[in-house]
Amino acid sequence: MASHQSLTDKLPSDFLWGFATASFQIEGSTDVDGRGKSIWDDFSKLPGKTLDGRDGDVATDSYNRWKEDLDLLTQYGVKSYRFSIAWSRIIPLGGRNDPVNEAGIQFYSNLIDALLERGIVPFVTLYHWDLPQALYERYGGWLSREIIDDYVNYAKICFERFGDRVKYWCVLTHNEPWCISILGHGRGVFAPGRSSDRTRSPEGDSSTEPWIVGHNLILAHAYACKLYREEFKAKQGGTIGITLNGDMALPYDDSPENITAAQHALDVAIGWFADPIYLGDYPAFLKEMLGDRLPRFTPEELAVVTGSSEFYGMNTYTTNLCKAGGDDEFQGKVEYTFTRPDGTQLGTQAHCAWLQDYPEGFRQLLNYLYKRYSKPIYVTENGFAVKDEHNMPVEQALADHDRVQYFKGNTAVILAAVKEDGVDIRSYFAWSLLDNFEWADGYITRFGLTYVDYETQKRYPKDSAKFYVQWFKEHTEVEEAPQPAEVPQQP
Ligand code: GBH
Repeated sequence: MASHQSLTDKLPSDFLWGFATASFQIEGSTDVDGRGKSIWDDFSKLPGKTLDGRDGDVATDSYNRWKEDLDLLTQYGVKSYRFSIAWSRIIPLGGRNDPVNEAGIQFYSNLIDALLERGIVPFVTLYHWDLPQALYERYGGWLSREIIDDYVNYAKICFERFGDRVKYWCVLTHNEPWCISILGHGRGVFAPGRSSDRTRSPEGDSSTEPWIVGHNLILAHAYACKLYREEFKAKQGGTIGITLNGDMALPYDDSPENITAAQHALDVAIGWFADPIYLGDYPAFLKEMLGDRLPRFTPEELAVVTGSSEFYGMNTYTTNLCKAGGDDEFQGKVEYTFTRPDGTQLGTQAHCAWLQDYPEGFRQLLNYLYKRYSKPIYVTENGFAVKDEHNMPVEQALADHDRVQYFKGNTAVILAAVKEDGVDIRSYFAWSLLDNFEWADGYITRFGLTYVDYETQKRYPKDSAKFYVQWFKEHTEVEEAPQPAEVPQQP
């Protein structure tokens, strides 16, 4: 892509900027048109699993209001839209021998057609956590290797049924395997809610299950990618990869043990998945920390896993300062803090405890990932939850100053990383198009750049949306109009 060499202070015209969402967080309509249950349906209804006790049955009602949502995207003038497909709408029971649901196919088919008509590039996630409940009941979902074939079959149906009309699309297999493994099968805060902590879960083993789940996620991803390349890529011209969560980890101070701690934090948060996929093996630290509890790939599997993502899909939100110590394996036996040794805070605090605004860390992480994995980077999520926005009057929530600051800082980083650091960045998606069902936080934590009034389901652009859209209008090159064919001169 020669345009990435551009010497102006703008991003190339084919830079994919836009907004991201996920099926379970926006769709609602969980029991219509043949959709099967997902593991989040019942989990979100169990007492104490969401902060406000609310579930995903309605969410932002986007299954009904999808045209209105696309109008919003058109109004914003985006280049691309990242959304996810609900597996249980396509195959209600999930498995390779289970029936396919045409109504579910139709829904996403219409969505994709409408995006293309509007000139918006579809950026599709196949799996953003809403596993068909039946597969969990059948064999424990991601805990079993059975899921690999079922997942590849599901992916195949998506490629066949959605990729045919698309000249160019981006496919992500999984969203954030760390969260699926650790939060779903270690800490037990996300569905299916498994954990060794018996106050949380009647079953589960946090010392083994997350690592098994992670292993099966990698294999399912890799075999889906192999299939896409062998049977679909040439025809469909798409690009396929995985998206990982992972925040920057910086040493708390310059002591050697804290410098090592920051690397260990990155090894578990990112390297666990990225090292096998891009470099061909689990990180040495992970093998050492887990011993036999970390499953190993056979040589044949490793050949499929290695190189199974054409880009680095990056979801990132914040930066953590790392101190050696503690026994939390899910963080690499590292403690996180936002408080510097001198007592100051790293950045502005968001509504959720785990998030502060620190653009310098985002820039460092982009450079770290580009250097280590040598792949073009697609930033697939980045966003901020404003403190107490939930309890504010609407007008006040629309004036979302801290979110504007967050995007000011991070869009400037994108430009600097591309132009000054030479990082090959191809996309940037703000999380999220709308306030939505924020998993264990219910509807209390709002990540939208568009406000949603949950009584009326009306959408209102926040100041951050206005800033964000304007920024990309000013900082992307205008697409050159196709040159008219030369008309031969009349004699
Ligand atoms: C994204 O994950 C998700 O992809 C998206 O669906 C979600 O709406 C968005 O974040 C906003 O939350 O304190 O142990 O519970 C971001 C990665 C990793 C961030 C886990 C929160 C909490 C760890 N997430 N982290 S814990």
